[in-house]
Amino acid sequence: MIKTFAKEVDAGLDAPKKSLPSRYFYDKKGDEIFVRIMNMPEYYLTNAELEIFNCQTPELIKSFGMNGEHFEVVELGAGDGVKVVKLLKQLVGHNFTYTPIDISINAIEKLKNRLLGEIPGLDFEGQQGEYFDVLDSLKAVGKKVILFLGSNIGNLTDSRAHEFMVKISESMNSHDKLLIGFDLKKNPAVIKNAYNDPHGYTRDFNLNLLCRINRELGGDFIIHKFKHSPEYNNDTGAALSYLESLEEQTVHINATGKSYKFRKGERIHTEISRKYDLETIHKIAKDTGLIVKKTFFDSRKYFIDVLFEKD
Ligand code: AVJ
Repeated sequence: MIKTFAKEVDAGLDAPKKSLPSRYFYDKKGDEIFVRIMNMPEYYLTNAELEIFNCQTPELIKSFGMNGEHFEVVELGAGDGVKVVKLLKQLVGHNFTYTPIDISINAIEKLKNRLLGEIPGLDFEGQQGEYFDVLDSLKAVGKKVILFLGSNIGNLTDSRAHEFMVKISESMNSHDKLLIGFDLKKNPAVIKNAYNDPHGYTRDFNLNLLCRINRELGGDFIIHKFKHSPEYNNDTGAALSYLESLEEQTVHINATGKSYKFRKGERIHTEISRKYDLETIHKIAKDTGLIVKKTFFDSRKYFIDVLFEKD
């Protein structure tokens, strides 16, 4: 694990255009900061999707089209369970197993405790793994509903998202369903405020990546010599996060045994949080052998959960 981390950091910092994978935001401290982000009013995504789950769960469940046969609810990325618990509670009485998949065994255990506390008797079958890898094993699952919530898909580049959707599509049979949460394009000011919040939580979240490299890989980043620098392009829908070097400097990392030079103003790309429109979502479906069966918006139309089926 450490080895992969060091390799990816080296590849990212050695490139002419520097980058670091956003996946590494989520260590213990990063998880904590992310909870703070989700709880701040500027980060509208959480509340928007929660509103959908609070108000439209009966319609959601109806759209799954289950007929009494056993099915699996497979969730990619376990999350904290706040949204899915709304759904699972109303599914009680149906013949189903809940299978969250997450890279962190810790996240799965936490979720298990929480859900079994709220839904006694829930058939819970957590699975650890990187969800890109786990998709192949999904083919063998009988009837299923796959959940990919919270705009996690937005962290993938368009080509990676395409690959991912193709894999999911290949794992689905004709009666299976796929529910994906997408963040929608909207007034750019609203988006900018969510990714450059006045509390500084998103800044801390982004800079924690450098702290983590210092802690786990023996780096000597001087954190205050970098600045959180997000930008949003409404045409492409890409909200991008960068860390900008405030001066010319050299950083050494023990685990890679190398030093990395930074020019003043040079940026490390750390995250994409893609915003979509309906046209793009329909195109994704068409390109990956799926059809859009039903859409669920929040009242402000900031966010959408889309139910897909095999074409
Ligand atoms: C968890 C990937 C949905 O991209 O909006 C929040 C992570 N990054 N603020 C997102 C995040 C900065 C978040 N996702």
